[in-house]
Amino acid sequence: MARTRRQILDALQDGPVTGPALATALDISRSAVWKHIEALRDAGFTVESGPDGYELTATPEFGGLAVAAGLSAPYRIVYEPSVASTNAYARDIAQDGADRTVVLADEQTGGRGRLDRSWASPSGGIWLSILLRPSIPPAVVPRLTLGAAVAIAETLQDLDAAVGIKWPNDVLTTDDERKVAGILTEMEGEADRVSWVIVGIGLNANIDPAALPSGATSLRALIGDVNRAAVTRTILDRFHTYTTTPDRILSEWRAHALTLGRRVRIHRHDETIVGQAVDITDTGALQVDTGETVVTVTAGDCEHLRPVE
Ligand code: BT5
Repeated sequence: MARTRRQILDALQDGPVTGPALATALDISRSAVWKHIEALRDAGFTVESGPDGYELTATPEFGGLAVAAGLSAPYRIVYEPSVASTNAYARDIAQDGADRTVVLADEQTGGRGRLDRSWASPSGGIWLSILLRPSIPPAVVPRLTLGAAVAIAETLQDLDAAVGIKWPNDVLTTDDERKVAGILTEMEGEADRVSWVIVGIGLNANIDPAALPSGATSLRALIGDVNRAAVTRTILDRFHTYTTTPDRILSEWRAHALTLGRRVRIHRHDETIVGQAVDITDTGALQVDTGETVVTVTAGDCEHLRPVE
């Protein structure tokens, strides 16, 4: 059903198409075409009937079909106006065998960050989880997280938002380092092979910063409200491209990193490491030069420090 509607929307992207032409192209009856057009209108699409056929003149700002229409990445989109957590939802459908599926929500009531921290997710944001079953070992999964951070940073930069990436996965404003987006990657698998990976992306889009924790900001505050469907689509398409060209991820990540060359304090478990962030490894670990040795950090919280006077 959703697939046919997506095909109809794709067909309408380049201009008007007649009902009979759609029926032939999709191998369905004319009355089925009409029912799908009505369903699209119900979903918020403006489809006008003119002398040249059906014409798509407006799409809704957000929603599953709004994102799916024109999406190049081979992902199925499941949209829910409100969920507890898109990552939790994606986990549930992973148990049922789903793959290449994006769970998307306007609002989360129980959004989660790393280490079970809470993630504020009011209506107006872009909260999504990409569920994949890549044939890769668990050790290289962090690279997907870096790829997602690069996809977000590049998409926002194209919208003239000045942002960069703090290791491992925060997208921050370059001037005052407020957080615009975060990523939570979860996976299940064995030593040599991943069963599934869920890359959860939280992007503060059309939200008042007052509704967010201190230290956070939103696209509304930085560049004004955005078309969330278009932004989501661009992020997904970019992310998909990076998954197919993983060798590019590290160089692009380095180009957008705010952390490299900075003095950092890393908190991991009950240990603190202070030093100069010098590079990342092939699997996305941060290398910190403490002055005595170079420590490779695979996970932890990173704080940017002022340079030593
Ligand atoms: C993250 O964790 O940055 C990962 C956030 C992932 C959220 C997405 S939304 C879709 C998917 N479904 C989910 O349930 N989660 C994912 P972390 O690095 O641990 O940062 C968490 C910290 O960021 C919190 O302790 C707060 O200080 C802060 N924070 C909470 N909500 C925020 C927001 N909306 N914007 C910026 N910072 C926030």
